[in-house]
Amino acid sequence: MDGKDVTITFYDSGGQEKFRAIVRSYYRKSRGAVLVYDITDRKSFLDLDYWVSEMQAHCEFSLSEMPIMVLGNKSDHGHLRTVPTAEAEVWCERHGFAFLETSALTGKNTSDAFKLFIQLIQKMVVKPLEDQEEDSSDSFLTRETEGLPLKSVSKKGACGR
Ligand SMILES: Nc1nc2c(ncn2[C@@H]2O[C@H](COP(=O)(O)OP(=O)(O)OP(=O)(O)O)[C@@H](O)[C@H]2O)c(=O)[nH]1
Ligand SMILES: [Mg+2]
Repeated sequence: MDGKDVTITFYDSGGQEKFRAIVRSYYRKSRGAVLVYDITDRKSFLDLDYWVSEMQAHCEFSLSEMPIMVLGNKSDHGHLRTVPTAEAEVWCERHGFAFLETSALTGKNTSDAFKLFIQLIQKMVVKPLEDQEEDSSDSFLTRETEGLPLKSVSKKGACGR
């Protein structure tokens, strides 16, 4: 990004209850999130409220500082749709989240989704960290070899919005 290498690590969290504790441990240091629902499964869309509340409860960073992208997947199954595009758009706009409909089956919008997410990471995470680093003689931006590439050790611990 802007001539610098940035590694983004994605953790795929299973929706199942038995993974809940592990998933919560992922949230803590996450700098962004991709929430995926199924456009043919209304419950998976309504469950987004639950996933947002989980992130608010367990993320170290405020969700308003994090790039969050919602993907309505299975767009190839339009004939079985139970979540209108406009409804999801309104919900995402209300929360300040990016939104796209995708199909993992056909590949529609999948690379655009990654591109969009990377742009949001650049704007909302990498750039602010670089600006902070420039402003501070006592640099607190460190590079990690395992896991996340950029680590802010700022004192902020606020969760939620
Ligand atoms: N038609 C269609 N089927 C899809 C698409 N994406 C995934 N599937 C199918 O949907 C089912 C569930 O996909 P998964 O990737 O296991 O879903 P998941 O959300 O990761 O599920 P958990 O990890 O259990 O929470 C599988 O049978 C996939 O083949 C898509 O874009 N279109
Ligand atoms: Mg899965």
